Amino acid sequence: MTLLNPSPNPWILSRSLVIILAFVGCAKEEPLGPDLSGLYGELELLTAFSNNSPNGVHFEANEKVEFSADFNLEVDYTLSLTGQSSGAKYSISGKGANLSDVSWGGDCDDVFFGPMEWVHCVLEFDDHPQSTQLDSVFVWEQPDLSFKGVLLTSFEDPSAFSLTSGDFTEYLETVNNAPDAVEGSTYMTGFGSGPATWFGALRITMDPATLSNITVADSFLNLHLRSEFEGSATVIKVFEDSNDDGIINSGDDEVFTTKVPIAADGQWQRMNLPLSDLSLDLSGNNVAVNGGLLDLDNILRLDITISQVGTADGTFGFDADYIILTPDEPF
Ligand SMILES: [Ca+2]
Ligand SMILES: [Ca+2]
Ligand SMILES: [Ca+2]
Repeated sequence: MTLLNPSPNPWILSRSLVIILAFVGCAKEEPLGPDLSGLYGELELLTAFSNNSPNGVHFEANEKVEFSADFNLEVDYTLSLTGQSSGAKYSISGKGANLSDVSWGGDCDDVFFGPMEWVHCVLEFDDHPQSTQLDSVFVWEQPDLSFKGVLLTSFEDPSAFSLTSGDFTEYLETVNNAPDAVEGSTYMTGFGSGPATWFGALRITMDPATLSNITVADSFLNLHLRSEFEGSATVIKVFEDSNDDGIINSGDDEVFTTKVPIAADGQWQRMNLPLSDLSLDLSGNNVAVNGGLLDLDNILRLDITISQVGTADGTFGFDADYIILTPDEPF
């Protein structure tokens, strides 16, 4: 680009600079300057926005939704998917002259997409707000996303967990054949009353042999939770067999814990908890054995405790579903 000419008109020059600077200012993440053809051109769809699943997608059969469209320009686009019953959302952003790389296997940003639901697909373009395109796809089954990590329990299999009640527990059971389960058809519900901090617990036996991809520094414990009781919290407790005698003994073995408040909006929400948030619990007669470090190869048990943020006299609790450990990034 040549700005200078033999007899530059200062007004034109400064005006050109202002325009150029304005474009440079608008061009995010483009260190070499904007793609002027993309900015000036009219966007045209050479082939319509569509997908390969006109009869719906069967995630159970490992199908994916492949989206398609061809543009006359390289464009920045965002495809936003919204479940019409579940409210689940997922979005994919990219840049290109087509959607040949854009597919969806049932991933979700927060809660799961539901079975038998319509998903609205909105394709938007950063630089061409008038060109928004709409499509939809029907989802027959929920996807199995357990390949993303180590699934601890989805509550569908009663042998994968146990429930432990106490003096202040009012109710602690699984809800079966539940259309409002965030995943599958079963979830757990538990609540208790009184000025206590322990109203019962979900207990999951851990097998360290399954945790080879999991590290304390980079992994997450992901839970789906729902509460209507203001002030509710969960205390996560991880129990080691620090002295390798095969059993968990208070006073012999290390315990790691963290407490997390739960929003009481009655909506399923996903909590992604870094394992590094767990800290050595020295309450009661708990001890530090081997330096107070969480050793995943010594973990025997995980408790998801029903608790409250403070010590008020009230009712506290939550629903829980689909608890999964994921390496490297949140579920
Ligand atoms: Ca479930
Ligand atoms: Ca032990
Ligand atoms: Ca340890």
